[in-house]
Amino acid sequence: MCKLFRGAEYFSDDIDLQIQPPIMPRPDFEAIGVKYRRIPILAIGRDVYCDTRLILDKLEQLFPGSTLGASQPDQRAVQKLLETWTIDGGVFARASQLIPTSMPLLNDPKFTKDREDFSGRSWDKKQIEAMRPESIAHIREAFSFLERTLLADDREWILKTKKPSLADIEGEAHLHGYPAYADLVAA
Ligand SMILES: N[C@@H](CCC(=O)N[C@@H](CS)C(=O)NCC(=O)O)C(=O)O
Repeated sequence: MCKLFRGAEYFSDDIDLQIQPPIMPRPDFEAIGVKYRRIPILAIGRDVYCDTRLILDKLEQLFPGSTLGASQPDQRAVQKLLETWTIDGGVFARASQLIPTSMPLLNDPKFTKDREDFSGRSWDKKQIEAMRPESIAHIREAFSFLERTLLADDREWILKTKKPSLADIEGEAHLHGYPAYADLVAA
């Protein structure tokens, strides 16, 4: 699940959240002249923001009363490191490889063709399943990292806040909501 989808609800009821179809075409994008295909995007008037990090920064500027981001430098550093860890450090990529191949979308030839055209690699179910053990090891390690460090003292939220903050969204959004994780926890 995209981390912005988990975060947008905190900002304002005025945000018109439009869920996009899983494959192209995306008529909402066409309607505003956007050729880029990845989601999410944020459109404000004539400005379109095409990356979650930029989108969150913009939302924080627009709705300062609903700020999710940390203000102290050391907390901002933890938040930034978590963002880099999940996106550039591979948690997002490994988490997406754990989506079960029994999922209806992965059995829809239109979807696999769309993804093969987009990514330039095979989306054959056997290949996806072959990658699973290595991805499980990565995601177990990700849970273990959080449980043995930032969450080791049983705090509820990463920065000891009363409510979830951006650090929680950065650090945990990709570790929630994948049905495959039931196997990991049970293992
Ligand atoms: N840099 C982007 C990447 C987002 C991204 O890769 N989103 C995935 C879905 S969670 C995507 O758009 N995949 C291709 C697609 O659905 O067309 C961001 O963080 O906003």
